[in-house]
Amino acid sequence: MSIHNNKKLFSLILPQQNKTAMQIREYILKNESLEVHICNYGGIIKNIYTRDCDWKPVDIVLGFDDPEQYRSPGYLNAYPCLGATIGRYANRIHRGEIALNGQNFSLEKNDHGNCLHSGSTGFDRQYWEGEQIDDHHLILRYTSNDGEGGFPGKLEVTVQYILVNNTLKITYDATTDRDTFVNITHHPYFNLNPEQETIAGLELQLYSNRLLETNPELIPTGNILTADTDHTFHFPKRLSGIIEKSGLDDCYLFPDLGSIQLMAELSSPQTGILLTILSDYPGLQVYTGKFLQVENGKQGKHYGPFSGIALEAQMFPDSPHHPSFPSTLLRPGEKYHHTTIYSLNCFSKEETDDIW
Ligand code: FUC
Repeated sequence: MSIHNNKKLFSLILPQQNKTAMQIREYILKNESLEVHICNYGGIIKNIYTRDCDWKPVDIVLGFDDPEQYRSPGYLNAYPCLGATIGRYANRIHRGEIALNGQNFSLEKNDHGNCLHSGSTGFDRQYWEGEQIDDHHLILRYTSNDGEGGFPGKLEVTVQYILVNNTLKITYDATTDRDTFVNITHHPYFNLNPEQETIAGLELQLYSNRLLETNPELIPTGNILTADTDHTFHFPKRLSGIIEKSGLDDCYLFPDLGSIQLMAELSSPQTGILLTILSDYPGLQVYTGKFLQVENGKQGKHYGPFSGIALEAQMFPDSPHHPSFPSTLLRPGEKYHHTTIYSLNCFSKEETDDIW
C-alpha cells in the first residue's frame, strides 16, 4: 500500500549514556485493508495506512518520516509520545511517589511535580527486541529492570501487534519478580482526515458518560463525574465545539468486566474513515492534543494544538493512591494481560463542500 513495500528500514544511532550502537528497526505488518509500521524503539506505531471510501490509502496517525526523529532530545523533552508504547505506568502518579509493602519508592517528577508516563526511562524510549512472525504478526519484548524509573521489580513485558482483516489487535503481557504497579498503553494521535491541520472536523462517540474528576494538574480526586454537556459524547459529535473550550484530557470509565468492550468511535465525514476502539481496560484517556507542538512531522508538517486525538485504553491514572480504583498491583506469579483493538472501516463520505 505504501512506498515501503515489505522492506524494513535500518539505521544505526548512538543512544545517550550508552556506548553500544543500537539499531532502530521499522517493522511492517500488512494485509488487503491495513498497513502498520512499528518501530522497535519505543514500540512506536509510526504509520497506520487504512483505506478511505475511494480505496485510497490514508495514513491516519501523527508521527515522523524518519524513525531517528523520535530520538531527538528536543522532541523527547516535551513528552508528546507520538504513537509510543507507554509504561510501565501510563498517565500520572501524584507527586511521583508510591508505597508498597511499607516501602516508599520515588519516581521521576516530570510533570508539575508529578510522574507522567513513567518519566524519561519510560517504555516509549526503550529498545524492544522484535520478532516478526509473518506479515500479520509482530512480537516486541522488553525487560524493565528492578528500579528502572524508580519502580520496584524486574518486569518482563511482551507486546504483540496482530492484523486480522480490518483490525489491529494489540495485546500486553507482563510478569514481575517483585510487587509493582503496571499500566501499559499506546499513544497514537489520530487524524482521520490528514489533509486538515486539526481534528476539529472529526466526530467522536464515546460509549461511557462517566469520567474521573481531576485537579488542575490532572490528578484524580477520587470522585467520579457524570459527563456534563461539554463532556457528553453519547452520539457522534464534532470535536470543534470542545476544542473551542480548550479540549479534552479526561479518563472515561468503563465497567471493569475483564472482557472486551466497545469504547469509542472516531470518524471523518470527509474521508469516510471510521475508527472503532475496543478494549478490556476499564479506562480510556481522551486527549485532544492541546499542548502538541512538534516540528518536522510527516512531510515536514508542523503538529500544533489539536492536530491529533489520542484515545488511550488503560487503567486509571494514579491508581496506586486510590484503593477504590481497579487495582494496578502486579505480584510475582500473576499475569498482566490486556487487549486493545483498533478496527478501521469506511462509509460514504459527505459530498458537500465543508469548511473542514
Ligand atoms: C496524555 C495526556 C497528557 C499528556 C500526554 C502526552 O496521556 O493525558 O496530558 O500530555 O498524553
